[in-house]
Order: sequence, then structure tokens, then C-alpha cells
Amino acid sequence: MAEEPQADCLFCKIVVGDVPATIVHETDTTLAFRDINPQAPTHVLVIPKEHHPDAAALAAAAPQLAADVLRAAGEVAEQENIAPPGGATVGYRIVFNTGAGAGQTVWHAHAHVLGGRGLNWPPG
Ligand code: DGP
Repeated sequence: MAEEPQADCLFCKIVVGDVPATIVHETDTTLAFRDINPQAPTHVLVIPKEHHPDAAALAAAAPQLAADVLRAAGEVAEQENIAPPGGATVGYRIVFNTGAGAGQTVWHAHAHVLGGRGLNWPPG
């Protein structure tokens, strides 16, 4: 079930324009903006406009919306010229940190789209 916007949620505030962000992509259901603390030359966050606390909750409550986020992430990668094909150095990573132990710090589901440099595996 969709959740109401949360008054204390940073990303809900970005959705309504109360907190500024560098928006790079938008659909009816999703918003994408540059991460304030980039970990790669391209580091964009893709969020559902609706509030869901993490990726698992989003997928359980609104699977079509989760698909919208993934589609938007792919479109951002195309737009940023980090999507294959394009040679062995081109590629990107979509990351959903889920839970504090995995590094989640903002409790509004978001996909990190990272690229523009070599990405090691396994991640840290
Ligand atoms: P995570 O740690 O997976 O919950 O990712 C949260 C990301 O949000 C983190 O990479 C930094 C980013 N972030 C935090 N505050 C802001 C902000 O005010 N604006 C933007 N654009 N990004 C933010």
C-alpha cells in the first residue's frame, strides 16, 4: 500500500521542492537527482515519488513502482553515457542499500546509479 508523504523525510521534501536537488530525470512516478556526496563521476539517486521506507518494502507494496524505478535508473545510465554497449570500461551499478548495516541512511527507497569509473567486485 502506498504511504503518505512523511513530514520528516528528506527525499519526500526533495519531491515537493522544499529541499533543493540537481534533478536529472523525472517521470510521473519517479525522480532522479545527483547524490550530494558522489562516490563516482556519475552518482545519481532514483526514487519513487511515493514514500516507501526501503527497496524491499517498495517491491512488496508496489511492484509496478519498483519497476518504474529500475526503468528510470536505466534511462539515467543511458543519459549519462555509462550504459553498455561502449567497450569494456563502460557499465554501471544499481545499488539499493537496505538496512543500517548495509549503509542505508535515508529511509525513503532509492537506487544509487554509479558509473564513470571502474567498479570493483566484491563491493566494500
Ligand atoms: P544511503 O546511504 O544508501 O541511504 O544513501 C543516501 C544517499 O543520500 C547518500 O549517498 C547521500 C545522499 N544524500 C543525503 N542527503 C542528501 C541531500 O540533501 N541531497 C542529495 N542530493 N543527496 C543526499
